[in-house]
Amino acid sequence: MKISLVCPTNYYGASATRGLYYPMGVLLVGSLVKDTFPDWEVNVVDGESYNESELESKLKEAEVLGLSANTNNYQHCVNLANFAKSNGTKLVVVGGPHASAVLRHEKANISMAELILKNQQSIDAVIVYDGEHSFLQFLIESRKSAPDYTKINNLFWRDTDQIIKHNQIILPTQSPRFVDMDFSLMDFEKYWQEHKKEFPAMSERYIEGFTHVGCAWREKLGCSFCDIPYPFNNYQAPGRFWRDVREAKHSIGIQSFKDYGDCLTGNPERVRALLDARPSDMYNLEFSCYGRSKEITEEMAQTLADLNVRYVYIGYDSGDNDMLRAMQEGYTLKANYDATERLAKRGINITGSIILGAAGESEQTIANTEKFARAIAQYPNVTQLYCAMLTPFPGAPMNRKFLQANPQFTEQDVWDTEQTKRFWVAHYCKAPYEYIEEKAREINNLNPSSRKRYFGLKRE
Ligand code: B12
Ligand code: SF4
Repeated sequence: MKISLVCPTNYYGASATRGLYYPMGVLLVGSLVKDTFPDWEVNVVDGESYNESELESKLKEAEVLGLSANTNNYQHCVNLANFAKSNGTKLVVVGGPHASAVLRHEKANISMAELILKNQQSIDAVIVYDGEHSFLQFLIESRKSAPDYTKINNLFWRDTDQIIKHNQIILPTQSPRFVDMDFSLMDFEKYWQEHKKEFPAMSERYIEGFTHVGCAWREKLGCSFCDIPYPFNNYQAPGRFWRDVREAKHSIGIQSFKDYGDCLTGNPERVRALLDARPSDMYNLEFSCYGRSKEITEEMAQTLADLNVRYVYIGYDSGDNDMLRAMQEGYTLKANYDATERLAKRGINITGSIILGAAGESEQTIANTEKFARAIAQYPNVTQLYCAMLTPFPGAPMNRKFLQANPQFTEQDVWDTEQTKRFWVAHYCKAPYEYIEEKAREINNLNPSSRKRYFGLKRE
């Protein structure tokens, strides 16, 4: 069996994270297949490194194609599915955050997975949320003369009468285990070299993983644009976490850990427990993590410093209090400055991000954010500063509002991000689209890093 797994790049604008991070989702999905059937050929392809026609040439002999869909890359997924189906691929399966989204419309909840199967004949099945076990079971069943797909959790498929069915859905509540990755399926060295150029204060020999899943703020309310799938904030048992790190250290010599869990800072007790449980042979392990500015108190900043955190990704999101409120951030501008100073005092670097285009955004609120961006970029520890335009993601809290104004999207699997951003701005912002886009670009250009990241912005 020959299986190709691809996470394509954004449909609009080339990816500026190209070559920095390997795609952990498809790597985990492929690793379980390879672990179970070592004779099967599994190709895990980082689509950020290739354009669509290069990807097509890589897929030529695949019997099964697995695609990792986010809202920004989904059109590439559809094109690749069509290409594969017309070139002999037997099965095309889609997973990932876009495929897992649930549209919360005032009348009913609608699964994006169902819309995908309704609208795309080239896609045979959709697997929502954590996908590795379901994908493996799907492959095993598909080889039988009379496959029975009814027992595979998280699977949406068409039965022999072309009726769309789905099985039990299990929400993701556990951290994916980074030691389950088959390190031979990816050229880590290549990523390590690129990573060192962008994040010099951290050892390049990094591994991606999770100390926890979910976000404490999301449990209470959550930022309006956030599309993370985890219903609870759940930290790994510290002992198990450190044992896994040790295993990765021994097998591929990692010296740093990129924590992909959203906002490590949400539960101070659990962060403290992680630090207290650190074994002496792990004292030098370096971290990067996500943090929420309000949660970075003096005590938290010190815990992060003690944990050897070298970079914290902070969603500053706005320099205007009304916009912070519109995005349901749960803090005011002061929290952004306080967190920056607390981390600066301890020599911890910040990757900051800003979003323009929340409900009510006006030329005045943008002027306030620009002022904030110029001030914050002066801090020596702010090593990256990105600015994006707000994108309505299908599973985010704001999509309820978006769907009220644009009900046609309850039928669509393609959420063209250029279109959805424009529709959102037209309905909910006071400043015009072009103005917001131009200002986002200007703020992005303040980024002290040479690697500008035009998230959700077309490149010039
Ligand atoms: C780390 C991260 C990144 C990293 C690494 C991305 C990567 N490709 O690995 C970087 C910084 C590069 C990044 C970039 C982007 N990201 Co990002 N990212 C995350 C984050 C924090 C964790 C993702 C992760 O690694 N999860 C762990 C792995 C194991 O899970 P997973 O990828 O979801 O895969 C599992 C399942 O989804 C499923 N699955 C996934 N693919 C497939 C394929 C098949 C065939 C099957 C069967 C199953 C399957 O099985 C996997 C294993 O269980 C999430 C937030 C979150 N907490 O989820 C946002 C998140 C996924 N990112 C998001 C976005 C929007 C982006 C960008 C589009 C931003 C931009 N405008 O450029 C780009 C897209 C780049 C790309 N091509 O993937 C959104 C997606 C929302 C949406 N509806 O699309 C999220 C949810 C954050 C948010 N805004 O709410 N991201
Ligand atoms: S954007 Fe970050 S802080 Fe906001 S709800 Fe999502 S994970 Fe939590």
